[in-house]
Amino acid sequence: MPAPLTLWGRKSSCNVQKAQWLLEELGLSYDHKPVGGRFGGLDDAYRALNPNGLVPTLQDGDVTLWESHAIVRYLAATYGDSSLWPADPRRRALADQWTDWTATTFQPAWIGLFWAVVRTPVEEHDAVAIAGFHASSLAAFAILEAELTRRPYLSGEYFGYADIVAGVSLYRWFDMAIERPAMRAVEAWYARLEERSAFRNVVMVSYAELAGRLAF
Ligand SMILES: N[C@@H](CCC(=O)N[C@@H](CS)C(=O)NCC(=O)O)C(=O)O
Repeated sequence: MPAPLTLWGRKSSCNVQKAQWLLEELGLSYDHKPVGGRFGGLDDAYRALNPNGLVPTLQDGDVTLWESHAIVRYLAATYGDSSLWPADPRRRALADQWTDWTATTFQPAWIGLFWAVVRTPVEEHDAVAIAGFHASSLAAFAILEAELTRRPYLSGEYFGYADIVAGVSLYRWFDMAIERPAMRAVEAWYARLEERSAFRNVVMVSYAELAGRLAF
């Protein structure tokens, strides 16, 4: 019997949610170890698994991995079907492109806004920082909107891992007290993702424990 998969990390972390969403999509059983945030536990023993002292970390037998996008690619490649891990490198490259763009451009923008609006206590709000992250988020969402006007999913014609890494933003984006221009294609993508039980169970969850909390 293979060793069970173990996912380390609190469920309120958007980076943990990427791994957990895909584990649920794949119907894999896994142990969940809630560490980080209010759970603590990012100690020396944990740092032996992940020297960054951050979540998530995935263990699969003798494989130990950190960096949420590497974890998502690993799970898709190891356990995914041809939709989640297409044999055609041109299709995988498309998913990779949006996955790397999420890491370098999209997530720093929307998470920056989330930290400025939700995680920073209201009395410490910095209007300049909020305006900057709002502008960079809208610029990134405009790129998403243009792409999703042409295709139903970021990974192409089918749902794939790029939809997971970028899609974990949507519940918080549409819930945050910010101004949002109408973006029909992004809204339709959100509605398509909402049809997936793994998305509803993993991503559409309360993040109240993060409000007004800068400590982790
Ligand atoms: N680039 C890393 C970022 C990991 C990261 O920043 N994790 C945050 C949570 S989203 C963390 O561990 N914060 C400390 C904590 O939760 O205690 C990844 O994608 O996995």
